[in-house]
Amino acid sequence: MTINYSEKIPNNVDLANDRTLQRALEHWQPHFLQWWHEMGPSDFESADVYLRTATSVDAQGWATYGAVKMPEYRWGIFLADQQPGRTIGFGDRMGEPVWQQVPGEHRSTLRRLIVTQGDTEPASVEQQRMLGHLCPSLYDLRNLFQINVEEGRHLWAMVYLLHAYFGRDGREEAEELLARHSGDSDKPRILTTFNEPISDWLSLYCFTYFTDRDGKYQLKSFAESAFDPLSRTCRFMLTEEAHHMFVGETGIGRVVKRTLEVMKELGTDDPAKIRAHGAVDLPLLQKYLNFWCSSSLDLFGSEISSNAATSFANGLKGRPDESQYQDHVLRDVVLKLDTPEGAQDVPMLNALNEVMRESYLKDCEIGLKRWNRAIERAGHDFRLTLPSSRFRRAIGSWVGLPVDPQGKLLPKEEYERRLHAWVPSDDDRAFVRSLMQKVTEPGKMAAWIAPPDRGINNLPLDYEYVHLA
Ligand code: BYC
Repeated sequence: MTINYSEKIPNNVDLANDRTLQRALEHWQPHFLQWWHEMGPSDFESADVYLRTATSVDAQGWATYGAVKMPEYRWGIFLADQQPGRTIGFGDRMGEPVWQQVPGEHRSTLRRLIVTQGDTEPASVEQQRMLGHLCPSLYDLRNLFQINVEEGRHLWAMVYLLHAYFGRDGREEAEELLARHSGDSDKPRILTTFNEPISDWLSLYCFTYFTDRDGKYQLKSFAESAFDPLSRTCRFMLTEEAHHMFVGETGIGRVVKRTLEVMKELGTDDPAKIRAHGAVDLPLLQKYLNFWCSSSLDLFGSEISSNAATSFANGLKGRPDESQYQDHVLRDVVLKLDTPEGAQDVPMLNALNEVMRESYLKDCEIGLKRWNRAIERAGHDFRLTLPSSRFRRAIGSWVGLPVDPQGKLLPKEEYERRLHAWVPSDDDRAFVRSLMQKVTEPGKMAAWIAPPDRGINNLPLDYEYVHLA
């Protein structure tokens, strides 16, 4: 269905025919714009950015690119098309028709899930607020802004659901989504990863690689939901999410490529010499991967979770790609889980967070294989790895335990002594920060990162992707 851009709020939900909802959202719109002005990308409001804007929700809808000033971006409400006759695909009510309204008994759980999802979107924009001033190229600057406007739109997606289906509570929650702020000591964002500072581009690439991939998994599980408007909203969001992970995967790949070039030029793998030459040594990259991967693993919740069991049984949240599984009800199935107290048989329904976390980790491996191939081809023994899902956990059975990145329990004192061999120290962060010199000449790249293989939408690399006013 084509998106109607002639209205104040672009949408494909026939907003004009629901005056009350339209008025409520038009009331929220200036609050959103004010938030964008105060908490979105610092400066750059008058820059022309080569952005893509959705024109329809099918695959062709992505073809619209053009120069846009970010505050004029057309944020709106876009749902994937309704699938006629869709039925619930899992849980105790499998086979019944999906819901077009929220059943009273699931109202507070669904609201909590939608608010938690919604909270992450503006949080990430806030986390990335200062990065424009440190961009390695105009190409990267444009990608950052593309991600930022789309996260802003994902906030709209959740706010639409809150306004349209949760009455006054929903409207209040929508205001709160603009009142909490990443890292704020009084009113922080809900999930810990979204309160971590992202003050350099290496962190941005790791965040978009690991944390946006959690987004992919959570959105896929909502795409299965019996609450059809949530499913349709998330199906469309997933098409946008793919670009964010692309930025992460190619970003880290380009860092690896540049580091290998420097290693070859200098004929050494000595981290000190590589740093002195203005590049990111591979052990330092490994620390950043450890940090963001372990933080993102917490976003799946506890290994053993009654919330997860209830959400699945009730049809609120499925497993990503639910149809690929045989059993969609999962009663009387158990999973053996390794806990600090030893192996434990857990009802499968209660272990679904862990099932998702494991398949997420497999997905994370794909990029590592690619980067490691480049390292191997360059003739080095070093390999990048993912940390164990027990390492540095702040949620779940392994919370606070002194476990090394290989998953081995250590004496606490040894763990504390060695922690900064595994995650960035203050000095590491200061070094990475020192590399972040802003480069804005078309086609030029900062010295710590290789150019991408190709430009955006078949344009050359030296295209002026952001025209700075
Ligand atoms: N930090 O039973 P538990 C994205 C809370 S990323 C702090 O273990 P449950 C994006 C939990 O809320 C995707 N608190 O877990 C990426 C609960 O609190 P209450 C975001 C946490 O409920 C990049 C308690 O601990 N989407 O889109 O099964 C850029 C016990 O919970 C954390 C979603 O998260 C944590 N890490 O599952 C932009 C989807 N983990 O209720 C965007 C919506 C748990 O006892 N959320 N807690 O006060 C959910 O599906 C679930 O809430 C969770 C947790 C998966 C987060």
